[in-house]
Amino acid sequence: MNKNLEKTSKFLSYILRHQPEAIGIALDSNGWIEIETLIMQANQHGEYLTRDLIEEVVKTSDKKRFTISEDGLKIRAAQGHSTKQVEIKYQQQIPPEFLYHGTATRFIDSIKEQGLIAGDRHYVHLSFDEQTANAVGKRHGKPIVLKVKALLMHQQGFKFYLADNGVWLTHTVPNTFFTF
Ligand code: HQG
Repeated sequence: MNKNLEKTSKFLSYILRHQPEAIGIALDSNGWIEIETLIMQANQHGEYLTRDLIEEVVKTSDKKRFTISEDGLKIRAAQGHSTKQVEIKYQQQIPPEFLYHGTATRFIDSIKEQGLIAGDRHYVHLSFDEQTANAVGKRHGKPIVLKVKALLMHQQGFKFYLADNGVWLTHTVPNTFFTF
């Protein structure tokens, strides 16, 4: 992804996951916003944004971070929200036996004590494979991957959801359900 697209992708993540009010927009409870409104408000707040640029970012996003609605009129972030405006009704799914969580070694003591918590985001994010989890962990420092007993958790009543882009979500992972 080139620098321009990366900048736009970061801007869209910020607005569609965390601070829609920064450009005076309101997302609906499923996270959607009209693309036309988004463009207009972004431009009014000094951020260059066009339909072409948005489509290019959506198409080239390695993690499929954003989803355009079937009618082509709206956009949302697939996951990762912290804004209180959004409460996406993700479909509950039965997880595979194991899912993976990438984090940084500096968080390990706290994670061992408290389990995995969502923090500012709405969910704990889990990856289908170790390699992806490792990349997620690298964002925070020296990476370490936790192996989460997802199916066992499901069998014990914990709910799992699958976002549009294949990222698994759950509310919390108690410390009895993972190994390193
Ligand atoms: C850690 C990215 C201390 C947790 C990724 C993580 C993902 C704890 C950090 C998505 C803890 C939160 C989310 C505890 C959890 N004590 N630290 N008890 N429990 N943590 O960024 O999962 O590239 O909010 O391990 O691909 O890293 O932005 O979550 O290290 O899908 O599209 O607290 O964001 O996608 O960090 O990443 P984050 P995450 P994008």
